[in-house]
Amino acid sequence: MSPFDSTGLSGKADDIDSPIFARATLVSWAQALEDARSVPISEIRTVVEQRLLFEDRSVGAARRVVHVSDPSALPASLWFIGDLHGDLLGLANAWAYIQAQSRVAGCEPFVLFLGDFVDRGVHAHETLLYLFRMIRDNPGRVGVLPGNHDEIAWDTEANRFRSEVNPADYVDGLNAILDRGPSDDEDAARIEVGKLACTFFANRPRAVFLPDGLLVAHAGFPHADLLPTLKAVDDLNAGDCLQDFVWLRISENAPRKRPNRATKGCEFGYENFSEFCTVATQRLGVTTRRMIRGHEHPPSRFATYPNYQRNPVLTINTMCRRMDDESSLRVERFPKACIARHVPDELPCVHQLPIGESEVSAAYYHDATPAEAPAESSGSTEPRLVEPSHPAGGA
Ligand SMILES: [Mn+2]
Repeated sequence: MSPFDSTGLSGKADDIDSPIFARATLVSWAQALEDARSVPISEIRTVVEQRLLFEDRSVGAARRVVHVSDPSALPASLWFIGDLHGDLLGLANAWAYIQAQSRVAGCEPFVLFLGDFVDRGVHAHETLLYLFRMIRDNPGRVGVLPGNHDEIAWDTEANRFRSEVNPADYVDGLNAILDRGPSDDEDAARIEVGKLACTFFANRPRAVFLPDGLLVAHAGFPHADLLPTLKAVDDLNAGDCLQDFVWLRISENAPRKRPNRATKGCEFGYENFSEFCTVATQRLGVTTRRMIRGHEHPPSRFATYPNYQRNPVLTINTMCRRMDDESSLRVERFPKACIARHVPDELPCVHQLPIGESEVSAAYYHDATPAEAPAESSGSTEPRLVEPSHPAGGA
């Protein structure tokens, strides 16, 4: 099975070269920054109070798990955006591309984020601003599932931000501002947005189950030791289950891994996933057959797993740059940010975004040595849909 949408929405390969696709990938770095910074803080305060996409289908009193059981509740054009880690350029182009694709299909675009907006990138603040702007401008059409890096909190007593990950450069940056004292409006805005983001992420669900059996979460699902505790759908709201949705890591080759509760990020295997699918479907009445997630960062920014045959899994990231701690041998200088389109009864289809190298350099590589700096390429923003091939390795 190919994870790629090789034909486009209308099913014709020549749509790839249409002007619509060309326009979709032309958000410059300067434009992305300008758009992000155009949102007044007062409007963000309203945004974080809103109920987001699918949240009216939240389960139980805790409302941290969403079960969309009615197929008619599924929008015709539903897209997934993966890990961003401060990649504002990836986000702006993903959204432009999704809007253009949806226009072609004649329907409104809906987006579900797979989490990890912050850390390991310098533009986390602007990425959050852009997210809030999207929610403001598209009420009810944007949903968010926080990642482990988004589990941040404001500690009023200590006057500090806290994170569940280490290192946590977004929170560290905010605390550094607090340590030296906010010196201008920009500092104050960063602190304010940080506090609003804490509330925002804390109130979001950790998993969405769609009616065709697709599980959407940042990382995983309740591991083997929790399966006996699952008697009804509301049991998925338990703290350990929520933690597993956000933190578990995938083992590509192991059938089973033992839950290691000494770490939040213990691994699961393909039989573990199939066993969860069986329990969810048969005991909880929540049809579960496949999963889309983020969390791991495959060099090609997406991965499928041949061993996950019965219940397939797709991992995507929407980062268009190589991160500081990624080896230049493994990850290209200009990896293609990936998004995915929901396709009923299948794994979502991956779309690789051809974001211009000059824009990626302007956003992320301005400190690059001349030898590493790429030549300006006029053809770099030329749209291309993906090549139908399988990734090598990954995650
Ligand atoms: Mn991540």
